[in-house]
Amino acid sequence: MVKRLVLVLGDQVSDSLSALQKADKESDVIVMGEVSDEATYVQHHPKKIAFIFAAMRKFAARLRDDGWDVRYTRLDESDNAGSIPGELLRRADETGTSEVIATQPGEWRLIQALEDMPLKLTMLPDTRFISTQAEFDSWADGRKTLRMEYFYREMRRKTGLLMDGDEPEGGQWNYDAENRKPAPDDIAFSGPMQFTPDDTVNDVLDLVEARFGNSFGTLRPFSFGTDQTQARRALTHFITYALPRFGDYQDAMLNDNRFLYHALVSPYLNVGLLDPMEVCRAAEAAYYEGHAPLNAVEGFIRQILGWREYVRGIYFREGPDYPRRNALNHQRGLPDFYWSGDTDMNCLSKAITQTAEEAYAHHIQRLMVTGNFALLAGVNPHEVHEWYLRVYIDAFEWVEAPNTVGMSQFADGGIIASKPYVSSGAYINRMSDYCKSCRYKVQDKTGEDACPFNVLYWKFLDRHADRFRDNNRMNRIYANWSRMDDDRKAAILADADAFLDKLGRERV
Ligand code: FAD
Ligand code: DLZ
Ligand code: SF4
Repeated sequence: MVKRLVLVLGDQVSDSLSALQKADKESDVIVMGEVSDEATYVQHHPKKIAFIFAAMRKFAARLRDDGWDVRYTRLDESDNAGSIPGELLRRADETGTSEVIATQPGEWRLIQALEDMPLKLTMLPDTRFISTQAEFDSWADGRKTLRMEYFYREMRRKTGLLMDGDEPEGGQWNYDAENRKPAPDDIAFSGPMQFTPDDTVNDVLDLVEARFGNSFGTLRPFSFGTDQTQARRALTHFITYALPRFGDYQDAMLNDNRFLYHALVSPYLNVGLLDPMEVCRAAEAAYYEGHAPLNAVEGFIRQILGWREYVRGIYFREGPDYPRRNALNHQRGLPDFYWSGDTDMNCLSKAITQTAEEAYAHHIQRLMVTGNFALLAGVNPHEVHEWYLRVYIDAFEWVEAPNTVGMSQFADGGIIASKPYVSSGAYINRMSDYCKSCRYKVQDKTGEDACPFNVLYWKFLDRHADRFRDNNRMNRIYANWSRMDDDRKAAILADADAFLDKLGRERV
């Protein structure tokens, strides 16, 4: 047998990985490396680096126990080549082979780097998803719009998840209308399962502190699971204690509760410690056992079977230039407070501080607080994209870019979103208790104390009226804007301009 190198990346720590499935334990050599190129292509949150290195080390140990020849390079080893292709070349020399089997990476950047190597590369598809790219493309081909909802229905039919014969369970495909309850007073869930760092994790934490301790975000306390057993325990904990109320409060936000009923399974899913179908089946079982209601289970499954699969299809369909798109031609720099949380806008301050401490914020905080503000203020979407890629533990470009560039910033011109996700302060006030402790007044539409979201919202709509005025879903808003008298419009736009002028120059 010809010896081959089998590449396992930091977000590929799964037994079911296609490269491992194709490999031969007797003759092949597994290559894993903690490399500075991957750790610094953006300045990741230290928790993200620690999570990935610890998961890699534990997975490598398991593979070794299972009889594989694993060549693992730690970040601080003196002969570390510093990049994935560099490590493969070094191991190729060492083992006398020039053949590599890899599973397609989740970023165009790394796919390109592997393809450019002077080694014989077999790149296998990443089969750890429920849909294949071919299935996504055949669904997408010839459609005028690529709305997630219709793809999701196909995926329900394909998997049989929550299906009653050919019909959706309960008679409806989507129970989102029941999933928009405002923030409750009490949360009957103590948050995601936390794990005490073991020796492997502690070693990694020391390394990351020494090498990346100055990056944005706090490293300790670190309580994420870092192996498959822990990830499965975290999933069971969520299904048992939080899933029943996940639907109701999916969009809510609270000053004093960072997780509400969210699952925090995205880090585990995205590196391969959990399998998406396993997660969906576990949620489905909770419904059929009468443990969780349909609106919660359908809502949760839709995020994974629908959104997660759909954004991946879009990323690979749209190509490497996707993260650079800027359909609205927004050019403002990202405000400094995205790196400090140092702003009087309580919603932003809370979402950013939480992000720094947890490397996590839930979907509505990402979309309707930090994303909404960046879009309203006209921030360059590539800068927004890099921020999200850096600060969240679950951020890999295949999933982060469509969510940021497409869904949140409308920079793909409407491939993902049928209208921009913008709102005034009223939405944030309805869904959270942030406004109650804010220096700005959400009820004020103009003036010194007016919530900046209120003035920026109209400014955005006015600035982009040519593009959005005729959008069916925005007619009513534009009708409201036209009905406003000219003096009021002028006052709002002047306040918005004054605020934008201050942004970046003084504290807002
Ligand atoms: P839950 O709310 O409990 O949802 C369950 C699971 O559904 C998640 O774990 C996730 O795997 C999946 N899911 C939910 N929404 C989405 C979505 N829109 N796209 C893909 N999967 C989804 N998710 C990432 O995994 N990585 C990212 O880098 C990322 N960047 C985002 C950037 C922006 C601007 C926005 C608006 C959303 C982003 N999301 C991203 C989607 C979503 O916010 C996270 O998946 C979610 O917050 C993860 O937390 P959770 O596990 O508690 O999710
Ligand atoms: C994100 C990340 C980091 C921080 N470090 C490593 C690493 O040292 N070695 C590795 O194999 N992978 C790492 N990763 C994950 C890769 O960046 C990821 O595989 C690509 O971005 C493709 O999704
Ligand atoms: Fe955010 Fe405006 Fe509410 Fe303050 S008043 S928390 S800025 S939405």
